[in-house]
Amino acid sequence: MDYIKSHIKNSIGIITFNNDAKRNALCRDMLYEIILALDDFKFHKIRVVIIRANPGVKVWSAGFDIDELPEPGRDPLSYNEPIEQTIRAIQYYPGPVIGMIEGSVWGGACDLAFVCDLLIGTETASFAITPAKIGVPYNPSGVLHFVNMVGLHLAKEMFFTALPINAHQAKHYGVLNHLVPSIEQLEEFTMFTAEQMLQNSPLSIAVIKEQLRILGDSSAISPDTFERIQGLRRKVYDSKDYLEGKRAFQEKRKPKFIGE
Ligand code: LCV
Repeated sequence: MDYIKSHIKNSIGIITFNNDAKRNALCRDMLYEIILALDDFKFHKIRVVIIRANPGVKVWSAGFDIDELPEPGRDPLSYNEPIEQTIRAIQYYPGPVIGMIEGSVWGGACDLAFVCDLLIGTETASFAITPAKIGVPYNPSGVLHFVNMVGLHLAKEMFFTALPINAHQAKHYGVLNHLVPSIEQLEEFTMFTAEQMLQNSPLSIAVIKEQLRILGDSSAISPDTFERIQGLRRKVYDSKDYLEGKRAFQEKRKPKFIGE
């Protein structure tokens, strides 16, 4: 594995992001490694998984690797994109997946963290969703993750400002299940929580998790509404602004969006 470390400790599966130089930006290969690690844990009937970064990082993950954003004309967040496959791999994992958060979490990594079953973080944790900063149209399932997590008003504020919420705000809004003072206590408390879950029925937990996923994501929309959403999204990922967002990031300058 080039981008993550994966190991089992006390029957708990642990995935550690390990691309600190690029702030754990989620490139395609890294995402496929995460999926592979989850598949391997499932094969070995690992009942609880922890996803974390290396201790001491300032950035848990900088989100999707912007250099890998497709050129205009191709949906950057379509159903089979690796980021979407990874998010579903977490949602469908037959056991609790705990996000252990130290440092800032950006964009697609924020969506990935939000679909974890619990989030436990330190004071350095923060969460930002950034498509508007880059000119990317988010996707309906991703938008729904945020509305379900923080409610409509804060979801709009996070999407429209692209500004992070800090650890205390995250705890207040229920994004963080627990806020602990230090990385040492974070590791200890997260392992303790995982070990508590190991004492309980894995079948019961797996079925309750799947019921919560189905009920949480259920919002019937007509085919016409779905097609309208896709049309709206296509206008964005076909736009000059979408291209400008990626170029500005790569050229390390502020984007100049023109609204077309
Ligand atoms: C590629 C990167 C990245 C990165 N991609 O370190 O949700 S959506 O729709 O927005 C979706 C499309 C998405 O997730 O987009 C990505 C959203 N992420 C962001 O907007 C965060 C972008 N990164 C940053 O703002 C900074 O890197 C932070 C604040 C995370 C860390 O700042 P710091 O000064 O500690 P650098 O910026 O110097 O980053 C170190 C190296 O990692 C690269 C960055 O280009 C730099 O590469 P070089 O050393 O080659 O210059 N990098 C960081 N984030 N998302 N590459």
